[in-house]
Amino acid sequence: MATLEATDLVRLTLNTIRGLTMDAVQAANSGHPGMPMGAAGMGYALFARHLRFDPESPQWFNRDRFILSAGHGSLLLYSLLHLTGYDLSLEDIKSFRQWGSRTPGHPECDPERGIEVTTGPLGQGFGMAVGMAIAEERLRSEFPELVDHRTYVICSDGDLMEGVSSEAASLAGHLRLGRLVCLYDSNRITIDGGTDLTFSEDVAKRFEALDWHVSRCNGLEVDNVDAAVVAAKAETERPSLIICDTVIAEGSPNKAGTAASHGAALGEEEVRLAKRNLGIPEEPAFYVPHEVLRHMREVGCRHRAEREASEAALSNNPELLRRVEGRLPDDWGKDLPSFNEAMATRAASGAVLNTIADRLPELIGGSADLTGSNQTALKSFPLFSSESRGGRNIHFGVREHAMACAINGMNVHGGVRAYGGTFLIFSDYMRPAIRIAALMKAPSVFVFTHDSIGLGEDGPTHQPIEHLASLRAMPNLRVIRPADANETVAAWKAALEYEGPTALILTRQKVPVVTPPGHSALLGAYVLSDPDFNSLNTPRVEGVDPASPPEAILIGTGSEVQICLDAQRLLSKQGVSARVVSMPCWELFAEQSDEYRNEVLPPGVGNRVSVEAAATLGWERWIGDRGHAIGIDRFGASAPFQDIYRNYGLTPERVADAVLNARP
Ligand SMILES: Cc1ncc(C[n+]2csc(CCOP(=O)(O)OP(=O)(O)O)c2C)c(N)n1
Ligand SMILES: [Mg+2]
Repeated sequence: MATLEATDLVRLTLNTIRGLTMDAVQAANSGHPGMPMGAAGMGYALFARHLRFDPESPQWFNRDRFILSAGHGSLLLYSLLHLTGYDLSLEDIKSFRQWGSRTPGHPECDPERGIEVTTGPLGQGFGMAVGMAIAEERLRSEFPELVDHRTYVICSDGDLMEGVSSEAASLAGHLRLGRLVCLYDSNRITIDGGTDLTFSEDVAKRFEALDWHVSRCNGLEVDNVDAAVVAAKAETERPSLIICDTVIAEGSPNKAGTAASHGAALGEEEVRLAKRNLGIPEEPAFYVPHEVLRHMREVGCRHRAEREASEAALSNNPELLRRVEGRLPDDWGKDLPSFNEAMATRAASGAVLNTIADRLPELIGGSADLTGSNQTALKSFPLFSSESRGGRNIHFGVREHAMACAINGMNVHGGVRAYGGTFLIFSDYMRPAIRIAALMKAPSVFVFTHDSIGLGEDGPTHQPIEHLASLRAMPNLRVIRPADANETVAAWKAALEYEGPTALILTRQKVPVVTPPGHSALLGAYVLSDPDFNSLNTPRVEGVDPASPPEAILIGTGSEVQICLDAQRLLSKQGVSARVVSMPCWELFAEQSDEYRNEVLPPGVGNRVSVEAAATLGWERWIGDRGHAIGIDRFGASAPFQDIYRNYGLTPERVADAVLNARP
């Protein structure tokens, strides 16, 4: 074949992407053909002209990051990754959406294959991109020779309708994240039809008001998109939004511009007509012309020399390398404190953070406008702001969802370890992003304080009830509710050493120190107190052989462990030997050996009572058929917390009664 003119080659490449998209969706008979067909020019302009990456080293740390926020357009990403030479074959594209394939319906975080984050829940990719841009700014201020890249996003109408993108855009504008470039696939179509049904705002004005640099281009024309990206890169102060006017399912004669092309195969006949219209062969399916592959493989090599030099430089910087590889320094836990004074576990958490911050420069975080309440400040370090990029304290503002997305983005970016706090009740506002963290196994740490009716007077709107159960239901997420200050130390240790996300559940109110220093809590649950001769804080039970198993087991978490210990004393006075098990983390306990679990909860002891100031749902897992769960299966109340505990029956007397009533 004669050599193609450059413009023809570009056109052929876009149409190859469109063809791959139509064929993959057709083969799976499910998927979203419209978006990749409409946004092929945007994707091409980015990958071929701007994005710095190297498929030979997908995790090159100083690469530009690309996030397809409109994750339903996954075939745009898969096609570009395949063509540019990532480890994603044509066979993979042929098995789109099939069991075990590398091409799931929506992109799933797989940095070795160029998939930076999991997207699909609209708006979150945009939010994670903001976090990536924050991480880049923070690291560039410290390692300007080694970290210097941009974050690019492609988002859709749906992304920008979602509230989280407004939160995140507001934060990005405020923080002046000038290295963030967002291409908006403005095809004016969503699932229900035209955006005139729902979305009549002026997006450009909105983003201008949020202090973004906004431009508009014909998103179908690569040169136009290219020029807009060039201008966006020149704007170093503000983040950029490029509104790309496109046509969904561009090239499909009967479905272009219609919602029908959003989320269903076009149909064999329409695929044929579209291919004819686009000037690509109808057969074979999954057609990739040699020139296109050669061209795109060259695109994939563009940054090889730069990447090699950059990686060599990084390997000479052991400190950044350590952070990039996510290794904690050997001595990071050297100064971990131990406590004996009563204090709120949120205060203990603040103390832990401030003792480890010096040794963990990667630690960065903040709160959604509750910094003092959540005790998330790293007191000897500055703010992260538009003026101070080296700062490590982020004021996220009252933007919980964007905060959680940004934390995920930062943690997936790497080189930093990000955490964020709010009241446990508002974990509901973050739940979608906690779930994405869990899906990606991102090591995000969510600091949730004011964890129960124990917060008192603010009342039921602020008192979490069902939150523990609902967070525990989430795979991969560790939920840790320490009993006291010492367990809080262990909780942070567990969180920082875990490769996935952790929710720390902390009290507002003071709690006595009831556990010894050390890290038993890392086992998830452990015997805190047996009524034996050697224990200092529990009296001997007359007539009971200390070597024999206890008659009952009281299992508590957080502030209720204290209630269990008090109940144990009441019971011992009545000649009943009860063990107290502190169970700060179900997930960690479930990971222990059967042997250990049976040691802590001997199967022969059926008289078990769980005590937790929250919904009882799920406790049958640990207390078994004969157990009794004491908790709160209704909403809370506004009153001093001691009164609520009493009125809700979270008392040592009730716990002791439960044990006594269950005796044969
Ligand atoms: C949070 C969330 N809500 C709903 C959906 C289901 N959904 C997928 S795409 C979409 C909207 C499609 O419109 P747009 O984002 O403009 O994408 P396009 O059809 O233009 O490709 C919706 C509602 C989702 N993925 N995420
Ligand atoms: Mg749309």
